[in-house]
Amino acid sequence: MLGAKELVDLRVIGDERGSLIALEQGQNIPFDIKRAYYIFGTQPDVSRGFHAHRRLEQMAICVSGSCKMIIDDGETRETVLLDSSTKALIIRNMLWREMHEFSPDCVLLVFASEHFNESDYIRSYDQFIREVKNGKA
Ligand code: T46
Repeated sequence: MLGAKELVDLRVIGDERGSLIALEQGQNIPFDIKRAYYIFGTQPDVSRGFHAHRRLEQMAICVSGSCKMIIDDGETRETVLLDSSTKALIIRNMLWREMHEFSPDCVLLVFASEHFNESDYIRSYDQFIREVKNGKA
């Protein structure tokens, strides 16, 4: 389900001083960015997410540490390990996501295609499945 287009290797610009990655709308970020946020300081054994978005598209990069992201399209469930600041996960709309196993140093940076809008969230898995089925009808 998740192909090369969704888990992207970011180009590292490195020299003797270290590394730099540039993120540019329309280049390696495939949507117009309206918002960015980051998740950090996640407490041990905490999981987050457990929702889908009707319209929102996002790109997530674990710039420090690691976490696991479950992506579920209503038929297939896939687990992606985000453990590198050089990998970006594109999360399209209408995908259920869960985040687990945050390392203590995890900083998850997310770019979003829309402003925050609670009505875009589907926070019930049953409702998500209903909307996936309706979309395919
Ligand atoms: C997602 C995953 C990867 C805001 O006020 N503005 C924001 O931009 C965001 C993202 C959240 N909030 C508020 C809404 C809640 O009261 O912050 C609180 C925590 O949000 P939530 O429980 O949705 O956080 P996660 O970690 O479960 O999910 C977040 C994003 O909300 C979501 O879009 O895809 O990270």
